[in-house]
Amino acid sequence: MQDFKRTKLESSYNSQRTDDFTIINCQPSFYKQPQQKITQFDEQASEISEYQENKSISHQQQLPIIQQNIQKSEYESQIYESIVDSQPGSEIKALIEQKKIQDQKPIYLNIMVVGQSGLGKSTFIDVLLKKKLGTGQIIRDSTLQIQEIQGQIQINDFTLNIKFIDTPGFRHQYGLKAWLKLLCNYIHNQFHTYKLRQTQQYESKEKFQQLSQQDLDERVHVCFYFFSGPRILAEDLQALKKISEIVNVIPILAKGDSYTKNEIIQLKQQFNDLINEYRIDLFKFQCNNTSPEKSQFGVTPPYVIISSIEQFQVGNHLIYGRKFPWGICDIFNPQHSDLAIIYKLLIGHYCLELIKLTEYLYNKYEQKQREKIKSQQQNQNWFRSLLRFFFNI
Ligand SMILES: Nc1nc2c(ncn2[C@@H]2O[C@H](COP(=O)(O)OP(=O)(O)OP(=O)(O)O)[C@@H](O)[C@H]2O)c(=O)[nH]1
Ligand SMILES: [Mg+2]
Repeated sequence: MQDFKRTKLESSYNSQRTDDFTIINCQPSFYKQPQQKITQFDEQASEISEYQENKSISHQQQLPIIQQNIQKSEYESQIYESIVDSQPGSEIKALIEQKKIQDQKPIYLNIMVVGQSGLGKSTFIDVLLKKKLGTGQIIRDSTLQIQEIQGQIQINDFTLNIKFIDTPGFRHQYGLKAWLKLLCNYIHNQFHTYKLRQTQQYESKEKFQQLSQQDLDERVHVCFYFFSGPRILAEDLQALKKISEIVNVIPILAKGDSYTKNEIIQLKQQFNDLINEYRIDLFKFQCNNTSPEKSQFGVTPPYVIISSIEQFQVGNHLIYGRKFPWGICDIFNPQHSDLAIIYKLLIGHYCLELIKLTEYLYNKYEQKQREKIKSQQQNQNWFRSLLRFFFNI
């Protein structure tokens, strides 16, 4: 991952896409010879053809079509010249080129991290960005406002634009209600910005050509919800319920180094029971091929994460890990943490599914907004009628 820059809230994408138009030589359709007039026919056939002729005349009268009179020979020679000029199959090559350009459109993936304060959300982002801490600093500062960090993964002609959205945690600075309001407002605002651009692009053909090429997407595609043990908190369930209505949520059991393997298995079980009981709709990965990335803690979420931006020399390797008096845990080792698995799944298997489901959530949000406006208008009308009835206003 390269070129990451940290910005405060109102950062924007700088799309570098400049798609050229390729001129496609269309394959000429066969020129139809004018039909010969039938000279011999029976009575019934004559009636039918008369009727058809009348019908076609009346049709022509209703919808006058201005026809340019091109001499047949002139028309044929034009087609012939264009075929002679182009290489055989060049039009299909041009079409394939166009399709390739379309398929290489950059993908935008916006990832939000939320949860209680101090669970390692910012560290998780920094780990994925492979950031190092400043010398001597181990305990990092708390996140006090929403921050956006953008970057790109570029492989050959393919670009994946990633935006991490780091958020302040609840408990430390925010109560649950204010915190949920902050997050929901952000997610709704992103929907709104996206909608505004979508509407803008239909203002004129030029705008459509310009904006639809860029294919920007500001919506939050996934939200990693960090929680911790030893018990699942009611506040977490409340927040999960609310957030999962507007964004794809993947749960994360934070600070995985704090639990034994048996504790993790039990916590996972408890978490999944509660999710089912309260009907919380978390992101479920829909893919026919079974994913090769399986956690040693079981296939079902939550994923167990250990994060750290400290590096240690272990044998010949420099690893990211956490050093304890009894040993070092390697955060990218699948035996210690699901971090490597979650990263691979996120980029490799989940990415397109998350974007697709975001479209669904966005449409649901839009529908709700329309219903809200409609009911507000109905209430206003009802109030106006009431005023008219009583005061004749
Ligand atoms: N034991 C353990 N500590 C961790 C882990 N991840 C992060 N930490 C530590 O937890 C502390 C808080 O980490 P942050 O990344 O700032 O947590 P945060 O969730 O962003 O906190 P807020 O910004 O206050 O919401 C830091 O000292 C980290 O080094 C982990 O996996 N295990
Ligand atoms: Mg933080």
